[in-house]
Parts: sequence; C-alpha cells; structure tokens
Amino acid sequence: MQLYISLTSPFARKVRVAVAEKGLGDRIAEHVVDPWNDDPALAAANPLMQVPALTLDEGLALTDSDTILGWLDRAFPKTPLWPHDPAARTRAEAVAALAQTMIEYTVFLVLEGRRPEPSRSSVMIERRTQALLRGAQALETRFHASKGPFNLDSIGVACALAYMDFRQPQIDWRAKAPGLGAWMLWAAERPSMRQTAPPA
Ligand SMILES: N[C@@H](CCC(=O)N[C@@H](CS)C(=O)NCC(=O)O)C(=O)O
Repeated sequence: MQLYISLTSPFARKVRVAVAEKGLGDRIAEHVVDPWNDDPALAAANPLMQVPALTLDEGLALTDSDTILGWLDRAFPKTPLWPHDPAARTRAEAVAALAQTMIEYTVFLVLEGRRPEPSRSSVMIERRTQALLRGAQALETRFHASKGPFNLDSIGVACALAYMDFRQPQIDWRAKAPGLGAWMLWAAERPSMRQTAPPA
C-alpha cells in the first residue's frame, strides 16, 4: 500500500500515528509529496490533490483521513482504533469529530495568514480562534484523557493540539484546558507521536 503524505499535515499525521499504533509500518510505504505543488503521483491517488491518500494493493485509492482510518481498522482489526462498547465508541467519535474540525479551523488560520494582509478576514480569524479555544475547553471535559490505549479520539486530540502548537502557538489553549496540557506532555512522548512529529 502507498500512503501519500506531507510531513506537516495534521490529517496525514492522524493516519501515520494509527499506522504506527497498529504496527503496520512495514505494510505501508510512505511517499512525501507537496500537495500545493500539483504532484502527479498525488494527483493519480487523489484528484482533489490533498494528503493523506492511501492507494490499496488492489489499486483503489482512499482519500480523507477518517475514511482511511476506518478502512485501516476494518482491514487490520488487531489493536482496534475504537472502543468495543457502543456507548464508549459514540463518545470517542464525538471527540474525534471535534478534533477533526479543530484541525480544519487551524488550517484555515494558517491559510488565511498566508494571504496578503488586506485580503484577510479579521472577523473570521477571530471567530475561528475563539472556536478553537472553546473546542479545547470542551475537550477538557468531554475527552477522557486516559494514559491507556491510543484510540482514535486520543489520536485526533493529540494531532489537533500539536498542530495548533506548531502553526498557531499564540493560541493559548492550555489556559482553557490545563488537564489536556498535562496529558499532551505524555501523549507527545508516545513513539507513534515522536516518529510523526513535523520537522523543526
Ligand atoms: N478532510 C481531509 C482534509 C485533507 C487536507 O486538507 N489536507 C491538506 C494538508 S494539511 C492538503 O492536502 N491541502 C492541499 C489543498 O487543499 O489543496 C482529511 O481529513 O484528510
């Protein structure tokens, strides 16, 4: 299988962390591409030109981090990414969805920051920044930040918070979520997180 990534993409990182947690590193070849540079290999896997994309051995190409994670968990059920209990799974999915949207909002802030100053929307920047702070505050109570199995909720939250620190360090989410701040010290040291940290 071929996994197209960029080394800074938080969406790709979710998949790479899951691959490491499941011990599938030798089954999946990583290809580093620049999605902003119309890479033909990426275009073949994902006509929408986004990472991550996973091309299966039979040729089918999967796009979107959550779709890829769902497939990985069905194809390789050992070390499941979701809790077995349905209610616990629903709670984990709710957290993972919040984390995914927080990544999207952080990416929005990054892209907005790359636009020339007069074209930026200060209203939207403020709206998304406040939403990210409220999101962190909600995760503080809704996410059961255990130091147990690294399920999809943990993967999503860890990748979302690490990406905020990486790209928008001025957002002081720890002030709203001190417990998550403490949990992140533990999460960042997990081998799957260390292996997938963006280059300095
Ligand atoms: N919903 C997608 C989002 C993927 C995404 O936005 N990837 C970014 C990298 S962080 C990208 O490839 N951007 C290039 C573009 O949008 O043209 C997912 O969860 O995988």
